[in-house]
Amino acid sequence: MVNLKTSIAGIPLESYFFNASGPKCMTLEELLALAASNSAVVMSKSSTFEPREGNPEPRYCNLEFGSINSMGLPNLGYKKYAEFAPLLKVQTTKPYFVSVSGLKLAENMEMLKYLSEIKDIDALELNLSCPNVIGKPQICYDFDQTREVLREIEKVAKKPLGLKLPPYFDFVHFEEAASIINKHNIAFVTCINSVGNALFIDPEKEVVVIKPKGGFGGLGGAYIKPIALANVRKFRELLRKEIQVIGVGGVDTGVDAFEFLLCGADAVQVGTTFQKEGVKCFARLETELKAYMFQKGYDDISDVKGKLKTL
Ligand code: RRO
Repeated sequence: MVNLKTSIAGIPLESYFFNASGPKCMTLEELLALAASNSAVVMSKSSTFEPREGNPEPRYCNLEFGSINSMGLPNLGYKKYAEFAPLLKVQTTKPYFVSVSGLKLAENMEMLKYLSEIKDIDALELNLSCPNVIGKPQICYDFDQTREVLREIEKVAKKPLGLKLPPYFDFVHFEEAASIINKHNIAFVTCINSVGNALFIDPEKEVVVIKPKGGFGGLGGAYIKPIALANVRKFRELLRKEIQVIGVGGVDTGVDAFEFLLCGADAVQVGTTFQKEGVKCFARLETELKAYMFQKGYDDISDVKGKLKTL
């Protein structure tokens, strides 16, 4: 039997797959569905200080090779994701991770401090890469701001802390980001958020496909898999070995996950495919990855992790 068990921040996970903070993880009902599924973790939608309605609709569109979204952080506010923690633990023993995406440093500090005290929350993922809040650039594209944020949040986050990173495209940027992260008590990075400010158009109707920001939004799914793989591979190479790397971006089949494993990902998250297929995607992905590894004669993810060959 192929073993897909892994661990993140010392927390054992039953499999290699869980949901990305994004689709279908905003309400208690959605989180309970994840608790009952094969997702190895229940991950919440990125939470803000106050509840948010998000951007006007249509704000999400499935595309032939992925998705584009400008949701604008709709969520119930961080206190709700704290209240949900014990309710989820009645249903499942699997870990519960809360994603945090404050609009200001002071809000992130307050939220991380508060959520750190909640017993039934296992880890926190700080989203420093949301591309869709009008007037708020992605923090991780500003290295001075990233430095300041990491210095401050480290003082208050008392749970294992991960960072959701945007895609980088230049080796100098990978190196600068990694050297900042390496100086802090970060348990994992999640690579990558959607590729921000893409523009998808319907040529027949001569119109954009989502309403906010004139149609500009974050691109996800198969379109971005090569970018996600590159980011996982580079961060694995540049980060201290204690900092784990979670892959996300275009995981639609077991073979996609195998590619992330070769690049060194400790686990993968599923966004666009989970939005399209619902919770049943997790069992399918597990079956497919196990079958592919079995066919290749591998028993365990450690047989493959980071073993990508170069020419
Ligand atoms: O809610 C969103 O618009 C959103 C967020 Br917070 C994010 O981090 N990434 C994304 O593609 N959409």
